[in-house]
Formats: sequence, C-alpha cells, structure tokens
Amino acid sequence: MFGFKKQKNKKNSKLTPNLDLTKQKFSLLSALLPKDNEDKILDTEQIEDILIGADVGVTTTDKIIQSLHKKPTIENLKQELLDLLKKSVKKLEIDVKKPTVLLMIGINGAGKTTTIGKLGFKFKNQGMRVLLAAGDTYRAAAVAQLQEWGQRNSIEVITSDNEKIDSSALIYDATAQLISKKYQILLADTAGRLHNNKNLMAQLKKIKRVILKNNEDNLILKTILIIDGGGGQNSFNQAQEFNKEIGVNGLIITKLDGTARGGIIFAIADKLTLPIYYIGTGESADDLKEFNPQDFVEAIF
Ligand SMILES: Nc1nc2c(ncn2[C@@H]2O[C@H](COP(=O)(O)OP(=O)(O)OP(=O)(O)O)[C@@H](O)[C@H]2O)c(=O)[nH]1
Ligand SMILES: [Mg+2]
Repeated sequence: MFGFKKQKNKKNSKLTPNLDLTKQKFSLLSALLPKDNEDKILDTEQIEDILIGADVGVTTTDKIIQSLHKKPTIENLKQELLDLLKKSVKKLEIDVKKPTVLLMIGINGAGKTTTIGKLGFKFKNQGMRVLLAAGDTYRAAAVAQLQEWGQRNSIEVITSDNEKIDSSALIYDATAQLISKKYQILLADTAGRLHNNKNLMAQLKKIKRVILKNNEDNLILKTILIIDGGGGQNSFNQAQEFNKEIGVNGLIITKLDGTARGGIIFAIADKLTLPIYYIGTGESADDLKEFNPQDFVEAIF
C-alpha cells in the first residue's frame, strides 16, 4: 500500500512543475477567499499585497481584483488566473521537414546555455537530429559548459579553434552544417547581454541576418528569449525591450523553482503578446516543462 502511494507521488511530481516557493504565496489566497457557497467579506488589500508580493504587477493585479469584486470566490480567482495565462499559450512547433534554428538570447545568467542543454535532450529523445552551436564565443567556460551538455546527451556541438571568431561567424558555420549534414534542428547559444547595450544588440541582429543567408533551403529561424523567472519586473522590461529591438518569437521562463515571485508570469502573459513555450524548474535535463496554464495554476495552489 505504502509502496504504491510513494510511486504515485513520484509520478505526480514529474507532471506538476515544482513551484513551491510561489505556491507559498498564492496558497495564502485560499484562506482569504470564500468558496462558492460561503459568505465572507473580501479583504482586497491583503489579496493585493500577496499578488504584488508575488510580482504579478500593478495593472494585472488591478484586473484580478476587479474581477474578484464581481465574484469574490477562490474558484473565480483560479479561473481569472487561468484566463490570463491562456493568452500566452502557443506551442513551439518544429517542422522536422525543414531545417530549424532556435537562437537563444537573453541577459547574463538567465539560463540560456542550460536551457539549450535541456531542449537538446528533449528533442533528441523525440527522435530529432540535433546540433548545438557554442555561439557564446567570448568565454571559454561558456563553450565548455555547452560541450558538457553535448557529451552528456551525445549531441554534436559546433565550436571553433579560433579564439577570436565572432559569434555570427560561428553560428553561420553551424547553420551550414545543419543543412549539409541534414540535421533537423540547431540550438544556437549566445553570450548574455543587456537590452540597452547598443553594440551587443546590433550583434544579435547580425546573427539573425547571417543565419538567414543560408536560406535557399527554407530554413526556419526562431528567436527565443530566455528570462529568469525570479527577476521580477526587470524580467518583464527585458522581454519588452528585447522584443522591440530584436524581435522574438517566444519566451522560455527559467528558475521558477527557486523563486517566490513566479507571479511575474501573469504580468508577462497579460501584457506581452508573446508565447511562453517552456518553463524551467530545476537544473537537470528534464526540468523543462512545456508551458501548460492548467498545470501552472494547479501547482501554485
Ligand atoms: N534552479 C534552477 N537553476 C537554473 C535553471 N536554469 C538555469 N539555472 C542555473 O542558472 C545558472 C545560469 O545558467 P546558464 O545556463 O549558465 O545561464 P546563461 O544565460 O547561459 O548565462 P550567461 O552565458 O552567463 O549569459 C546556472 O547555475 C544554471 O544551472 C532553472 O530552471 N532552475
Ligand atoms: Mg551561457
């Protein structure tokens, strides 16, 4: 009996993302809101404090509070949160008949290299022919970090012996190999950068241009912004600025396991019209989950 229970829990923990710290905040709301059939006076101030404290942001919090004024129940709150997240649902579809480049960008330490490792693992397990490009050519450690992920999952990593090679040249080479060696998907790493660094943003635009130079083969390029889920309103601003400057197809939000401020995802879903493809909830290869609003809301209550 006990053995069975344990097994079941283990299975559940695989399905439900680990959002325990954010859950500590949101689950406080359950006590403040009546169930459908209860009478209770609504303490909007306390509810607001919790939402703001979880980084839901002022405008999105206002929206939620307004809805609670109309229907002050926990069921309505969950529905409202779900509706906000649903705005950002769009799967990252890979057409394996066409070569695809996923270009990973974002600020320093957001989780780009780790996420490439995890995605490579996922795609390879789905039977795709995967290639990685160590496009963060500034730091030897960044190249080594990606090589380690490649070795762990038996995935080829394109690097260069030339220490002075620039990122766009390396990614251009890798794109050529994607096509000539008939790989299906190339995951390209880049160095972290701030959205207000003009030179480094120009470099990203150049990378996008050179990838599309290899384009007689109908290559698909998707630019994915990696965002640290614990970064609060800064993360939100980054998403807005990177999108404005570079153009991004979608987001991956990382480190949601290590933050109580995972409410930022509601602000992002509400105010940016960008798809959230995956969420990162840990450091190992399978700690990357396809973004599922239902699972997310369930995991934080
Ligand atoms: N807990 C947790 N840690 C993560 C997650 N994603 C990445 N990390 C950790 O965050 C740290 C930074 O990750 P990297 O992948 O090196 O970040 P990066 O964006 O490539 O960083 P730069 O190359 O320096 O710009 C590493 O210690 C990762 O293990 C996650 O979802 N959860
Ligand atoms: Mg990196």
